[in-house]
This record gives sequence, C-alpha cells and structure tokens, in this order.
Amino acid sequence: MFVDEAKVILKAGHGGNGCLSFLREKYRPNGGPNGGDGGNGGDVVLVCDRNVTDLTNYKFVPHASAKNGEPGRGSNCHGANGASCFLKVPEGTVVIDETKTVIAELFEDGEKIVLLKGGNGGKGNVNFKSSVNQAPRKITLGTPGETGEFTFILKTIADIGLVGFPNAGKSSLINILTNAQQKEAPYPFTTLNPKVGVIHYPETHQTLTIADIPGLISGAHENRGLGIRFLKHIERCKMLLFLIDIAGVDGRNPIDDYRILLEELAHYDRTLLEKKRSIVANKIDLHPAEKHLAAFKKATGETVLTISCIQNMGIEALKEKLRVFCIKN
Ligand SMILES: Nc1nc2c(ncn2[C@@H]2O[C@H](COP(=O)(O)OP(=O)(O)OP(=O)(O)O)[C@@H](O)[C@H]2O)c(=O)[nH]1
Ligand SMILES: [Mg+2]
Repeated sequence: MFVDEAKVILKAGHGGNGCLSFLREKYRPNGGPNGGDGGNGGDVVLVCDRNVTDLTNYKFVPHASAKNGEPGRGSNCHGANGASCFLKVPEGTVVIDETKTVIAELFEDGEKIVLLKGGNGGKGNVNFKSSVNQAPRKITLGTPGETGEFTFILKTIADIGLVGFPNAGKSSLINILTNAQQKEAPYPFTTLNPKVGVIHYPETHQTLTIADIPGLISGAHENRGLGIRFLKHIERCKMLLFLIDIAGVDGRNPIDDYRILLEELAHYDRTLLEKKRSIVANKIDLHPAEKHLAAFKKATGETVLTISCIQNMGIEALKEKLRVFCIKN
C-alpha cells in the first residue's frame, strides 16, 4: 500500500501550572513562598527522513500529541517540560492546513519544522514575592498548546518525471536506467505506485533521479484509469520524459497518444507543459515502428529519440541527453 495523502489531527502539550506553596519548617516561621514554575508543553515537530517512503503511518494513526508540561511543586521545584512529539515524514512532504494554505514543505533528510508550539509553563508564587507582599497567593496557569488539523501530501522529488500511456514501457526503461526494480508486464496499469530510481554516471560521479508513475489514459482527468492524481509526483521535476509506444502495440496511434498526454497534463496543471520535455519513442524494434515514427515527427514537429528497452538500443544516448540537460539546468 502506498499512501501519498493523509489527514492528521495534532496537539502540542499544555504548559504546567505554577505552584502555590509556602515553606513550612520548624523554627522558621513565615518561611516565604516556594512554589515553582510549571514546565513547558512539548512541541509537535516534523522531521524529514529519507528512510520513510510514504505516509502510510498517518493513514492508520492520524492522531498524535506531545506531552503536557508538569506543574511546578513546592521547594521551588520546576515542573518537567513535556516531551515533544517527533513525526517522521518522507522527503517532499507538503503540509497544508484547513484553509488549504501550504504552511510547510520538507525536502531534505534531517530537516525539522516545529509545526505546533507547546504551551508555556505557568509561574509559581515564588515569582510574585515583593517588598510589599511577602506571602503572595498568586500563580499563573500554564498556557494551552497549539492544536490543528493538517493534510500531509507527498510530492515525490525527482529530476525527471516519466509520462506515458500504460504499457509504453516506462517501468522497463526505469529498470534499465536505474537500480529500481519495477514490475514490467504486457498489461495496462502494472504500475500502481510512483517509484523513484537513481541513474548513476560513474565517469563523472553524477546522479540523477527519475520517477516512474502509473500510466495515463484519455479521460484520466475524469478519473478514468488511475486518474491524474499521481501527476503531483512529477510537479517538481526539472524535466518530463514522454515515453511513446511508437509501435502502437495496443492498437493506438502514437500521435494521438502524445496529444492526449499533453491534454491530460494541462487538465491537471498547465504549468507542467512549460517544463522542458524530451520525447522518447520506445519499441523501435517492432515492425510498424519506423513508419509510425516518420508520421509522428511530421505531425508533432518534435525531436524524437528512439529506443528499445527490450533490445537495449538507444539507451546510452538517452542517458547522456538526460545528464546534459539536467545537470546544466
Ligand atoms: N517489443 C518491445 N516490448 C517492450 C519494450 N519495452 C517494453 N516492452 C514491453 O511492453 C510491456 C509493458 O512494459 P512496462 O514497462 O510494464 O510498461 P509501463 O509503461 O510501465 O506500463 P504500466 O505500468 O502498466 O503503465 C512489457 O511486456 C514489456 O516487456 C520494447 O522496447 N520493445
Ligand atoms: Mg509500469
């Protein structure tokens, strides 16, 4: 199960109350006030952790709270501060509040954000002693911790986003280019969850990340197929790689495929079309591919790189093209 969106209800700890107390000892009459301060409430802190890959934890356990601060005690004892609650989230998590405003984004492993502040501890009566009031009976209460309902949304971070129809060979490509082990199969919607792979360039010691997402079909924006909700995982990519089944194995026309993909992207967010794109024609090993390719180039006017994942053709050239583009930009 892959969860990329979760609603959570969070509570920071309340501050402990200040203490009202007086020193009472034999032979020391009127020993004076000695009520200590309350401890502060714990914060709710988000911690970005690269070992967390999705938001499943929050789907099943949507409530989390930090501990309250302890009240102050006699003998000037300060109450203990409440423990903060640390919530691990994956890289690329966006936090939105009930008004749909983005209030935090976590990108890098180890990054921390205090989402809710714990309440302050109250003051014990020792703080209110003065020349005119030697025995104050005044304390302050701890303040309440912040609370809130939020939605965590995971938007994968990758340099390159793979866009294509089901069966175009997206998973086959990511498996050749990277160490990802995506399932490949000759039926649509084999891939159900996004997955990021890392392309290594040993000669230059560089790396690029590429995201495989479930295939799009015509009407995806009306929730056909798996819909367009997975497009949030390519929103942040530097470039989009359109993978076209140029052999038209499933009986579709590659020119229509490309047009539909652009339309579906536009339905989700027009700014996706402003991203640099690279058009890659896969399955060039199959018979009708050459004929379709000529027609495709003519109709779209795009520069097309041809590859075959099965025969490992054109892969090195593609890898180099991706490197030059992404590293330069
Ligand atoms: N002939 C040929 N077949 C290919 C090529 N690349 C992939 N295939 C086949 O096409 C089928 C679909 O490949 P996948 O990699 O699963 O396609 P996908 O785009 O990830 O599909 P979904 O996950 O369903 O969206 C598999 O049977 C692959 O073996 C290729 O270059 N040539
Ligand atoms: Mg796939």
